[in-house]
Amino acid sequence: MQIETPSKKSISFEDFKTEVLKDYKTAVTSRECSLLGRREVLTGKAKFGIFGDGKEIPQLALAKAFKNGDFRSGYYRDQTFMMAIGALSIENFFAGLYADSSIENEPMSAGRQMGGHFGTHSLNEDGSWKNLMLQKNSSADTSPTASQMPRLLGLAQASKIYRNVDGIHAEKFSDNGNEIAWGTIGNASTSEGHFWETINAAGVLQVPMVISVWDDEYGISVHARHQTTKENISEILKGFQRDEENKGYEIIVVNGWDYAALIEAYEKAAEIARGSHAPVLIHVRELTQPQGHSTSGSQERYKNEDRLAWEREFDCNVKFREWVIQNNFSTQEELEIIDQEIKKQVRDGKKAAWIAYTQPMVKKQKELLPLLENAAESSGKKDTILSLKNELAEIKDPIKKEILIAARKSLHYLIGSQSDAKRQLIDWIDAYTSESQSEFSSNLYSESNHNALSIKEVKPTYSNDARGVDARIILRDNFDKIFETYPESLIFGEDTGKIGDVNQGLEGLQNKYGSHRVADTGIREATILGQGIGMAMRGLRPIAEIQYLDYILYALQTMSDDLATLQYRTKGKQKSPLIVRTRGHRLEGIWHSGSPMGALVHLLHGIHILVPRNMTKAAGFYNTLLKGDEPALVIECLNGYRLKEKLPNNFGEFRTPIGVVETIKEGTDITLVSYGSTLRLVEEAARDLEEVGIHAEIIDVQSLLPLDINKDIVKSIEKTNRLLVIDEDVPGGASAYILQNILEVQNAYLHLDSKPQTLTAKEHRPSYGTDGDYFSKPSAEDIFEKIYGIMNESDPEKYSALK
Ligand SMILES: Cc1ncc(C[n+]2csc(CCOP(=O)(O)OP(=O)(O)O)c2C)c(N)n1
Ligand SMILES: [Mg+2]
Repeated sequence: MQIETPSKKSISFEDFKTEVLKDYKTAVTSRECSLLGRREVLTGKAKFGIFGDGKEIPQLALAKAFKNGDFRSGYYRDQTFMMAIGALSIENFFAGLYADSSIENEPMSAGRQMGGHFGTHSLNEDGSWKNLMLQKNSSADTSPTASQMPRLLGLAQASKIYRNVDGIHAEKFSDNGNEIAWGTIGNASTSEGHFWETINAAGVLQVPMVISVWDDEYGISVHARHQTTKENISEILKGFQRDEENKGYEIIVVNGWDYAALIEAYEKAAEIARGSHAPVLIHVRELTQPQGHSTSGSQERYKNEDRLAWEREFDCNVKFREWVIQNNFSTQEELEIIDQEIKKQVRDGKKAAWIAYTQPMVKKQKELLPLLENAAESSGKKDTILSLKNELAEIKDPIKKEILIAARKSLHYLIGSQSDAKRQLIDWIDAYTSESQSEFSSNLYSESNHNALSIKEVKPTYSNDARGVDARIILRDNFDKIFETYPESLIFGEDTGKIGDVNQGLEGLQNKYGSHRVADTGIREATILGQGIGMAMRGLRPIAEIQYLDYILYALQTMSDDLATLQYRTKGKQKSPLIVRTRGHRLEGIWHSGSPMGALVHLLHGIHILVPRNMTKAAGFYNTLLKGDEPALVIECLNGYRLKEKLPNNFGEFRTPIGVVETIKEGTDITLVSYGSTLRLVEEAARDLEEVGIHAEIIDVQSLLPLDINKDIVKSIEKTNRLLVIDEDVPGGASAYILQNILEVQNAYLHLDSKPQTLTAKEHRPSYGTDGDYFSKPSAEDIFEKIYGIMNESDPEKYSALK
């Protein structure tokens, strides 16, 4: 018998039945994992649990419409979806709960993220791309509510680029842009600005993005009446609905317990998004939380009995079960047998995951016990070590921390003793610590052969008659070469397209490369970042432009939580080699002169932060970054575009090395360390100092993250024995960060004859106007006087007091 499925496909009843029962099994498996998962937390085997119970059925429908090459960007409720696409086994689920640090057991994040944070592997062992068209892809989740939204926009936009730009090697990433980026978000999280910014941007860009709102009326304890105008997200989004005249969204509303209606809704959404690249919003209503929000707290505190009774009745799994029976796909008795089988499978899977997680540590425990016993013999506190040993022996399933505490504490009682047993114990501790540390600390940056630090310097070359030009020309001609060389590269931002950026570093390039590759965007920094992150995760080489450094704060959450953590939180299984281009430091007034480099350095470990002193250096950084596979932030000097620089003749080829400092003036009396726009003033001060017999050495750090990987600064201090770090950040900002590195990492204190110092801007934001700048930021006179003061203090006879 042929029947029509909810998605209007005509298939045999038996085939449809098989599909329905498969879905039933996934729903029951997922639920059983949630129930047992909660118990694992309550009994102390796991620390925290957040589960997908009550959201199972819509995720089955989503999985049906999801094709190879598609991407998900979602949140912690999506375990059923992950199971349905075959990316999350029962064992994986529990390994995540236990924080198993093995990537094989816990492929989502190797235990780095709490359970419920999902992702698939985009990269091979060597960091190269897998063929993403042969798998169903999920970008790695992050915990901040709505932080998945900016990235979702970029994942969707990648399809648009692949469909509309010729010449890109797309085989691993796209089939003519037919891939959908599927978002999921909780109803309460739609209150966040990121949600609204993304919704608007995707409507403008018309990208294949389907966003599902899982609506259970609550955000932890807070009801929709405190979250959403009219308590109804699809109702208030109605103005986005597309019609005959205007492009916009398709908005679909469906109940989360209605299996047949859900399948129909998702098929329709997929057809629209894949075909016409119109975005779709699916508001999935009437969902529940059978076990409440998470393992912390109980929902009885904020839901009344009526609500709880309704949730029991409308539990999507309960309703699906009724539907299966009513439509004769199975009987009560058959389903009970299936339920029992699945309960057993989940219990067995849970046990297997626990054994896989604990066994390596039990092995280490066994290894350590005799080492402790032997070492105890040579200690005056033998009994104390033996009791540490016995305490460890009694722990049934010890974790690394417990094992290392026993071992390391024992060393306290072996101080002064010399024995082979002690040596063996130390070696064992060192080996286990270093192996374990790497499990928790690796992959903050790329560890592939294309990591940015391995890209070697190539110097700019000049013809004999090279002229001096406005520096922005160098950027422009270099970008031209970049777009010609890399068909997958593109740039976008506010005023980036038609006028070629506010300083004309891209002049004429939109005409040459088209409006998909050199594009204007709305004023929306967080989603400009998100566009970049998502597109770079799908094999493109985006350059996201943030008009001024002062406005990067709007994008900072996305940079810090998403881009900077991506490699780390996936243990190197996903990457987003996005280049963020901006301009900053000195110009005029509070919001066009900021240089909050300390703040950025602190929040952006995981992203390279580059501070070129001129546009040739900046262009060289872009060339380096495009050879590599890592994200970076490049800050051009806002007051440098009209200064003259010599025109190189090897555009696209010269490369500024990352993490390498440059000595730009040699000297013997004091080492001056600086970067960016301040350097010109440092150079001016150094010229004046020469006239009074002080020979300063100037070092441009060029790159704040990483900083001076070759430890060159200390070599200069060995010669000068004095140090001043100068920048235009607040006191204690990036200058303090640089100082810490020089003193602590490079041990420069061994060579200092004077107090190492910093000279920075004032604590307040820079005031407007030339005098505002003079009294807010370090001037050449400030720098001169500071250095002279240091020299005067060290040799008052030679350098008599200035005042
Ligand atoms: C930026 C941010 N603020 C607060 C939280 C804490 N938090 C985690 S989940 C949550 C509620 C989210 O509710 P909803 O979006 O409706 O999703 P649900 O859990 O109901 O599926 C909150 C406030 C967070 N993770 N991130
Ligand atoms: Mg909710």
